[in-house]
Amino acid sequence: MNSADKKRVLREMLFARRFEERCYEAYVERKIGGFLHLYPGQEACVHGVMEAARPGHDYVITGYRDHIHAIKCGCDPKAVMAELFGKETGCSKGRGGSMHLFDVAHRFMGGYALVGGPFPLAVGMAKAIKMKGGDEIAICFLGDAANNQGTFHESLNMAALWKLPVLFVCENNLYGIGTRIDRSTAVVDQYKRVCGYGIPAAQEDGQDVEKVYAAARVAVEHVRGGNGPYFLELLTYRYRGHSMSDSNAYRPKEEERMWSRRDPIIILRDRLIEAGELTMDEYKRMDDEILHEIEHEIIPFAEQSPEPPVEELERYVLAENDPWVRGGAR
Ligand SMILES: Cc1ncc(C[n+]2csc(CCOP(=O)(O)OP(=O)(O)O)c2C)c(N)n1
Ligand SMILES: [Mg+2]
Repeated sequence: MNSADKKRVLREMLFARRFEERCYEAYVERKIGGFLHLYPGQEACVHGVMEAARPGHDYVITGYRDHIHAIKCGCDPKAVMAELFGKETGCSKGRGGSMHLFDVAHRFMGGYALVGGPFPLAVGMAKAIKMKGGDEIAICFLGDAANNQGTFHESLNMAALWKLPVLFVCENNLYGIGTRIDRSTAVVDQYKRVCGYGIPAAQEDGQDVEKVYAAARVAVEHVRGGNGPYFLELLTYRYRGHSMSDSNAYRPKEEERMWSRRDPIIILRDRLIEAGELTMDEYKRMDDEILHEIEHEIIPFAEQSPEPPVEELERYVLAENDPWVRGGAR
């Protein structure tokens, strides 16, 4: 990444942080309902990986902690916020909500609520890419606890057997809801678990976006080069509870402090300032612009957008049952 790229990525990560913090507030204000899983702390993961990939060209899939993945693929943040507000202008027309963002135009193939559900879907996408002969890759971002699902093992086996163009990214934030990884998982280093499938794997610091980018370049090159799947584990931490209904009382305070000193935004910011490529004033201006955009463009768009009409509530739920798709009357 050159200097301009690093500054852009810093801005994007700061935007991601502020966007998620504003979602938290909107939830407390009861503007957002249902489940809400936020991403602060993990920003370097999706940004580092997608800088090495081709957002909008490669197919991306993830779990329920999905707002920033959708935005990094190119989905309009206004359409993401509107989706969280349950509005017709949302990227899933207000029918999905936080866990079910989708943007086919930007090849963001969805957030999914079922832990481990996206693994086989990513393998299916990679199979389709291979059959069609495209140069895209499928990228599957999931958490550490998802690797204890049967789908993980079935999907890795098939992906390796058929040499499919799929990159598995494990965002290892050390917890699955309130359970620390060493209480649920026999082998704590996730990258070691894939050797049984003959898939190359690496582990990297998920708080340093430049390190993530460097590791992801190797991974993406491998997969795009027709060499089959790759598994990249990123060590990271979420700064909030698992979801809005989690009081976050189970993590040692010293552990939280340790990870907050490794904030991905601050690491990149301070590195740029030290190199003379950024000033604190510029950073503060960047932050002000972001806060202004969220408050004066994104939130009003979500707030002022219409609700889906009640008579069309089931529209888009199942294509085969959809009279709007069939063209018939209901
Ligand atoms: C099949 C299934 N089982 C259980 C759950 C409940 N559940 C929701 S999130 C979660 C933990 C997942 O943790 P991890 O994969 O590490 O992702 P993180 O939330 O840490 O990003 C569990 C068990 C679920 N959603 N789906
Ligand atoms: Mg986790």
